[in-house]
Amino acid sequence: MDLPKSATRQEPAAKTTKTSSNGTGKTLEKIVSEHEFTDFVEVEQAKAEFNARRASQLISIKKTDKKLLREMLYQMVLGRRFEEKCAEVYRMGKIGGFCHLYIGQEAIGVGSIMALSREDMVITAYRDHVQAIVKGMTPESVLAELYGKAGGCVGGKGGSMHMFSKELEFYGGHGIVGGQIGVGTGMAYAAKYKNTGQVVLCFFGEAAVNQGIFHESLNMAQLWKLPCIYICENNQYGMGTSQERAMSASSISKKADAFEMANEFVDGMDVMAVREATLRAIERARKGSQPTLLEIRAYRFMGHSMSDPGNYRTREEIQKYQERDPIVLFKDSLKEAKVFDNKDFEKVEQEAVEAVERAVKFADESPFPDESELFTHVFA
Ligand SMILES: Cc1ncc(C[n+]2csc(CCOP(=O)(O)OP(=O)(O)O)c2C)c(N)n1
Ligand SMILES: [Mg+2]
Repeated sequence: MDLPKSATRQEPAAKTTKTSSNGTGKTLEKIVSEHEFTDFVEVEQAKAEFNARRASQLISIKKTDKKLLREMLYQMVLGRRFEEKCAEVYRMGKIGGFCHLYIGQEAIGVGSIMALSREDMVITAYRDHVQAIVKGMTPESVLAELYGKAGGCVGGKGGSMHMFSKELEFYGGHGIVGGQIGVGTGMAYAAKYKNTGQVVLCFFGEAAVNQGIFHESLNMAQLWKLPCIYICENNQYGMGTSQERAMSASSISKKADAFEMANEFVDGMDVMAVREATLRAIERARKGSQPTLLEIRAYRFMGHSMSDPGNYRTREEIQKYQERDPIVLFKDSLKEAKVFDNKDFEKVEQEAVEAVERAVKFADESPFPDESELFTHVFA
């Protein structure tokens, strides 16, 4: 008897290239004009998509304020350098427990969170360091939290998966896959009930979509018209299992049709596309109290967590996506649009590296929590 593919032991992806799952034979121009981007396997195709993105990215760059563009680039570079440092200090034994990095997905956090107002709310899963920083948390308090130190955002008690700040309207950092979808929906309900005008960005991975909570929450949000923007960060893997092996349907955004909810599929390598889709969803939420599901497709360049040996995908597959590195793509477009040059990029880079160095110094010097803290914030 043939077992379903998902029930068999996973083989690493074949080394040979297979053809595009797109299979539509569309021209580059047509893809650009329709803003339709699918998964690519061939490096040449990846490059073609990269160029297509540049064309549409250029258009939105030209419409955007220069100061904002610089801050977006800075946040992406800061996120990348911060996470690289996390990997380094993790290997030195300075961080205990799990540590999930965001490298490759920066355009999603930056493009969406920077489209919000300060008082809007964010909730996410355990891959949360960069999103916390973009929402306003200092790299110092995030890194000290990773170290389990008293200077961390929750005094060193949460660690990597539990960044949290009520003041910054950043509500975690959750380890139960999909758990935050229900909580985020409740936050949007509270905002509507109290008439605060806030909207909620609720992030989760594509593997969370197979949980019942996703379907229950979307149904409720559409039925009760809640100002919640559901962002599925589709990095194509849930630990070592590809979306292909775990989900019967390939389109996640279309799942919202079952609830008659607005939805969009977005290229998560393009920070401007993420920003624009989020702005449209914010308008829907703020003005019409309507929820939206955004499926934002990216790829994680690192393993699931720092302890992932990564033998379920090939080097070639990773390289293919690195061809479309969201930071490189953004820099190239900024340069082509003559907004910034190499000197500006060096400055941004230097500022980010210095910010990370300050964070390391702070976390190194921060004390461990006092013994008296052992029984505070403990519920039984
Ligand atoms: C309810 C539940 N089931 C299983 C796990 C173990 N687990 C941790 S991360 C993960 C994969 C989640 O993948 P995805 O939602 O795509 O997020 P990503 O890690 O790709 O960001 C699983 C199965 C868990 N934490 N919670
Ligand atoms: Mg995933």
